Amino acid sequence: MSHDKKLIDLAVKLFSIDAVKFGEFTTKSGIKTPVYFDLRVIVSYPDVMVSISNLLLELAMKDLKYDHLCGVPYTALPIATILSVLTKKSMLMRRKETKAYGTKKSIEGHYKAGQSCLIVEDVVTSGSSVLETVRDLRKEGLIVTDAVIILDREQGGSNNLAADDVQIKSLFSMSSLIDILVKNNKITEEMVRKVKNYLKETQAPVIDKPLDRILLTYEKRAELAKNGVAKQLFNIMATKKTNLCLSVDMTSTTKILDLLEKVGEHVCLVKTHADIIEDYSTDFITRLKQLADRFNFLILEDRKYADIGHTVSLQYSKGLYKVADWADCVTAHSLPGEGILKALNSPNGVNRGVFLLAEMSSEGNLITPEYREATVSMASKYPELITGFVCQNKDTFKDPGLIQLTPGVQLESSKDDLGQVYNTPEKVILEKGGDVIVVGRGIVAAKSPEAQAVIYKDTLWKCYLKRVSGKLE
Ligand code: S5P
Repeated sequence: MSHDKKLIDLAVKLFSIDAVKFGEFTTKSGIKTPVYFDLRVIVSYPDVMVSISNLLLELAMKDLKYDHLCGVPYTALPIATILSVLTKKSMLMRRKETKAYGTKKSIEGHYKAGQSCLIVEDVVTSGSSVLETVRDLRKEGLIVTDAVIILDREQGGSNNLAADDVQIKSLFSMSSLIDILVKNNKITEEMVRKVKNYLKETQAPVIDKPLDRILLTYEKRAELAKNGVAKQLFNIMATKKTNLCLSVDMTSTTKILDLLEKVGEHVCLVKTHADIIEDYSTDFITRLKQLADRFNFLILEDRKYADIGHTVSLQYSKGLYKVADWADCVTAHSLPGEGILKALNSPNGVNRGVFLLAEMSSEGNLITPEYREATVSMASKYPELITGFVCQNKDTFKDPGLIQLTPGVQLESSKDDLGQVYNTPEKVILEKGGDVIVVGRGIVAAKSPEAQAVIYKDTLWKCYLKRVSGKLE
């Protein structure tokens, strides 16, 4: 049988098993489309899997050289498996989520940097799924230049991929597929017209880009936040036009309260270290809460919990400080494992949050990139509890509903005598992705803390506005 005849048979078969549907559909990204592909169903039809694999071999892979094959998860995995068996080339598997423990590898299988890998995918629209896999493989030192595809929707994918040095070869394009189907009386001329119009209108690449948190406004991010405290904090920032968190690292309650009287209106968050206060009392907390209500700021107790869950739950709710009663949110290390998050889970359903430490500002700290990643992946299991991360870099996490709390900030880059490293507002907001900026001694130790707080507030806010305008140069 000729290749053309085999392609026709395959197209008709895909239509008959509902892998290709016509009508009115809405895609994941909310776009209306008259044609819909769901190639996941092919696993129920071994004959279809065999013909797809054979055609890919004969038409798309013939002239390609590669050491490994890798299917884009998940629909293409069975096809990649068959191709690996037929070609006797080894297969690699990409994990969508990196494991938080164990090998932490995103690519499974045996390979060496410098070897080449061919990508196998079912449908390409914008090319973003293929690119995710390509990036992970390239991170491992593998060379990726080609991808074989069952169907190219002709919506910008091949250009997007070519821009990243990946050439695609596909069995069908959207046009060739509808051509076959209309000639075989499976769809009407009217439908062909609709699909062609749709293709014309959606020629601009419809890349399903994840929302870039760095470019989103706090208002928008408030809508995306899953933790109540994060939502509140984003809204306070947007309303008060300040992303300044004041770290009131002082040992006297009178001094703290006096300072907050003066600067409360300029901050969105007040960060305390209750255990450095020498005259701590419940009266202090009552007055602190009154100031928080009056000036509309939240309170973060920077306790940096780091013990086993049982101990942390006692530290959080009992003892001298009874932090759970008054702090909107607390900081915690991920070091002890998930138990710590279970211990901090909202007491009696009150609106509370946790900032997990994913990085530290101090010189020589022992946090590694792996630890940072594992912290973020641990947090992803507790979306309603996690307010955000204490961290120093924008690559630490993507979720726009979470907040990057960045300490180690002063108007000039510098260091203190005990390892603290300071960056400037411009650097932490524009380059490092900070959302809420923690300033302690920069304000507290200034001659006029009030005047200094205004300077910080204005500088930090300007940097935020510049960042969301997208004009970083
Ligand atoms: O990595 C960190 C994490 C935190 S929460 N580095 C930090 O400096 N902090 C805290 O931020 C620290 O405990 C202190 O309260 C504040 C920074 O204060 P500054 O006086 O150095 O601005």
